[in-house]
Amino acid sequence: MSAIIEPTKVILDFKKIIVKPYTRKKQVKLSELKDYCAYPEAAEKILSEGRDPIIYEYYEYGPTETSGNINFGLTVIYPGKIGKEYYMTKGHFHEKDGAELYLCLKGRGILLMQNKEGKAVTIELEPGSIGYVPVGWGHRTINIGRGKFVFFFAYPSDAGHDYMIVKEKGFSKIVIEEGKSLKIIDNPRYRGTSD
Ligand code: PAN
Ligand code: ZN
Repeated sequence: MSAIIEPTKVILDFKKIIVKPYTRKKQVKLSELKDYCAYPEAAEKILSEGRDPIIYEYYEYGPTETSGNINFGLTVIYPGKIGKEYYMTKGHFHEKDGAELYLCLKGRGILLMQNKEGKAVTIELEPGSIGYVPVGWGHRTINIGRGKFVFFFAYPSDAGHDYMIVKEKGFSKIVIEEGKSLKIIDNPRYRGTSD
């Protein structure tokens, strides 16, 4: 049985990059992201200098986890790098079948997707473009620009999030800057596909 959700008007505040009302907000700092990084020693160095920068934040409206409903919100990823790797989200797989769409509103980013066999696909996002994440594909977003990368997301409310698989195995590709150019390379720390 679905929960009863009242029809709701939600405001996306593009200046403050928040959603009103929201049911969840999260800020992810480097200390929380470091185990997902391709260059953890670079993360440790920053932290050892007494810095713990905010990497990304998101606001979400999703009053229920029942099927048939939709969660949505705004994510902002700040510009920067950890070692050679651009600031990014942790990334996750949905626990249940559930696609997702990402609509880029500001900045430049990459949507990295990976299926359970380890096949990776990247899509570049700029304002106005939508990245479609099909059922079964893990996803991470990466800020490859000089300013904030902001996007709207929407996915089924009962999808659930599996972060552990990404923390333990990583994505097969990473997005880095080397010699002033952007490169998408094999992740040297990738530990195989899920089974
Ligand atoms: C997005 C992400 C959000 C933050 O709402 O949750 O951008 O990324 P992580 O969840 O990987 O930290 C989404 O994909 N929801 O399903
Ligand atoms: Zn998702």
